[in-house]
This record gives sequence, structure tokens and C-alpha cells, in this order.
Amino acid sequence: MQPHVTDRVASALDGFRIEVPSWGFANTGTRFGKFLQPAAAATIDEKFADAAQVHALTGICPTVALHVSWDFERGLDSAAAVAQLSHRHGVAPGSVNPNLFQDQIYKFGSFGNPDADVRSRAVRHVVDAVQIAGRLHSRDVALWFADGSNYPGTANIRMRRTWFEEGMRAAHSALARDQRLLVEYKPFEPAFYHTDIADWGMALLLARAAGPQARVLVDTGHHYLSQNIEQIVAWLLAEGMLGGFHFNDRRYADDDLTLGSIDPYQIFRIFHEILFFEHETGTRADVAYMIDQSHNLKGKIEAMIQTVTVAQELYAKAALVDHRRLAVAQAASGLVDAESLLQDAFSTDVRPAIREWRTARGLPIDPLQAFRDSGYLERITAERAGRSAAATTSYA
Ligand code: RM4
Ligand code: MN
Ligand code: MN
Repeated sequence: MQPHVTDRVASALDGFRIEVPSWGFANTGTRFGKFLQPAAAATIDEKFADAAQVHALTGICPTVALHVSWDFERGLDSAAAVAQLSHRHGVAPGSVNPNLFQDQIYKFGSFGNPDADVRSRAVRHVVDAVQIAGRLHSRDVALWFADGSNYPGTANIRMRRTWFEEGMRAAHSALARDQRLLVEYKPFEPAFYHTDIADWGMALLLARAAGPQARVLVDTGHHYLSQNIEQIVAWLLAEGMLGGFHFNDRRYADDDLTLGSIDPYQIFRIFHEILFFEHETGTRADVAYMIDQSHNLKGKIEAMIQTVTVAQELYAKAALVDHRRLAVAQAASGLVDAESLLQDAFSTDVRPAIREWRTARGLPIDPLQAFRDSGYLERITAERAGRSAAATTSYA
């Protein structure tokens, strides 16, 4: 391996962290059913334990995203216990995600519900989430809304937009100075006619309306097919409004497939836009990298380790793009030269450099193999089998 490749990969990876989702360790399913795994985590204690394995083996996942209704049994009153557990397992609480989509009261929406009482309960839930985040020293509260309608004419789209603005402002006003509100968008599902925050433009406008500490969250699965996600990323960076990512891959829509399993070049291009921005501005993009995947068929911890290593590889490849030469080629409209700089970086095998990086930091060179050798899966399978199959700690 050329020394400059090893060095560039190493310095890129030193600055790369990615957050794992608590719900990715729990039993989840499709609309049609769940296929239960005996090793699935059913409690927040077990989720932290599993996340800690991923962090111990990869070294780059120190935080865990939490969902309020799945991880905090007694809401704010559970915060101290959750903090204690995370401390015991050596991983920290990450983004806090309110659940505004599963309670019966949200049948016709949360922030966009025509019933003012439901709207204010939804806002209260978000304010609780902000307070939970405060107790846990978590910076980000990430909002995803299932709000929308299924049939034309059934919802006042403009009115709901106004209610959303009101809700966002109320939520923002609960933030401490160092906290952020991240606004996620999604074109459809569960609503199939209109979704209140359907795309990045709507999320951007609502984040602006919310206040100065709100940003947009890009979930890679939440786009129409063939949409140019890296362009959205570039625009949000230029606007100073990119807050973070929920990474996953998809073939069709919000499929929650393993990152890079379908289109690794897409993720590479996203990372490239961020690193190119950082090179040009001489700043570090303040972006939270998070995984949002729930594995129904793959082993959950294995899938998470696989995801983290793929993310690392794609980030390392993107760090190999020669920005100076790219700027020259772009300025001269040297199309083939410019494109080749991306392709060359993408086709570089960075795995030897990553192995060196791991060795130098005392990490296993093959985290997946190390996990298989550790006996952890066998141990939790035996411990967790036969209990809590029905525990609702995630969706479906
Ligand atoms: C949604 C969205 C949210 C996640 C839920 C569980 O599709 O991606 O980020 O919190 O799923
Ligand atoms: Mn998401
Ligand atoms: Mn999703």
C-alpha cells in the first residue's frame, strides 16, 4: 500500500464516528410479521450491552441512539437509570428520538393533528425528549413524523403546515443552548397521499421556522428512487443546515437494508461532498453520522458490525479523492479527469490500510470474525432464549 494512502485513510478514520440505533438490536419486522431472534435485545440494558460489543470491536461507535417510548419505560423518570446503564456498559447515550407515531392518539397525526389537544400532547412528548436528552448530556433530539393523509381532500395541507411550525417553535424553545433539533423527512409511508414533511425542502423550511438550533436530518432511505441525495447534502452544507444522517440502503424506499449493500457509490458520493466541503472551507462539517437500520433477517449484531465496517471503508475511499486536482479539473471542465478522480478513489482497496489502522489502535483487524470468535452471541442466545419474545421495543 502506498504510504500516502495509509496516512490519508488513518487520519480520516481517526475523525470518523458513527452512532448505532438501540432499536437495531431489538426484534423488528415488516408490516406482515416479525421473525423473532432468540438473541434479540429486549431491554435497554441488553441494547447497551450489544452496542458495547460493536464499539469494543470497531472502536468507532461510542454512542447509541435512543427512542423515548422504547427505551425509557417511565419517560423522564427513567433517565437516571438509563444513564447509569450506559455508563456501566461503556457507551454513551446519543440522539434522543421521540415516538410520535404509534400511540392511538396519533391516528390522524401528531404536530399536524386537527385536534389541538393531541397537538399539545405531541409537543409535550417532544419537550420530555429534550429534557431526557438534557439529563443524558445528549446533544441531538431527532424528530421523525408519520403525519400525513391517505386520501385527497381529507387534510388541510396548509393548516397542518402552520401547526407544524407552531409545534417546531415550541419544541425548539425547550432546547438548552448546546442542544439541537434535527428534522427528518420522508416522502411516504405510513401516509400514502401526502406526508407533512415529505422532502428536504419542507424539512429545511420547518427547521428554519423552529429556530437557530434546528437542522435537517437526511435518512438515506427516505427519498424517491434515483433522487440525487449528494446534491441535497451539498445544498444543506452550503446553507449551514445539515445536521446529520440516518444511514441505511434501499432498493425501493425505506427498506432499511445494510448500508452499501445496494449502492455503495451513492454513500461514497455523499461522503465525498462532505469532505470536499471541508477541504474548501477549511472547517469541519458539524454532522452526526447515525445508522438507522433494523435487521429482520440478518443477525443484528453481525449486521451492525458489517454496516460500521462498510461505512468506514466508504468514508476512507472518499478521503482519497484528490481535492486539489479535482478543483483544477472542474474549473477547466475536464470532465473525464474530474470523474476519474472519484472513480480512482472509489476503486482503491482501502481494506489493508484500515487493517493497519485497527492494529495500530489495538482493535481486532477483522471485527466480524472477532465477534464470531468471542462467544458473545452464543452466550446471549442462551441467556435470552425463551423470554420476552413479545416485548415491544421496536416497530412492527
Ligand atoms: C422511521 C424513521 C425514523 C425512525 C423510525 C423508527 O422510518 O426513519 O428515523 O426513528 O423509522
Ligand atoms: Mn430515520
Ligand atoms: Mn426510516
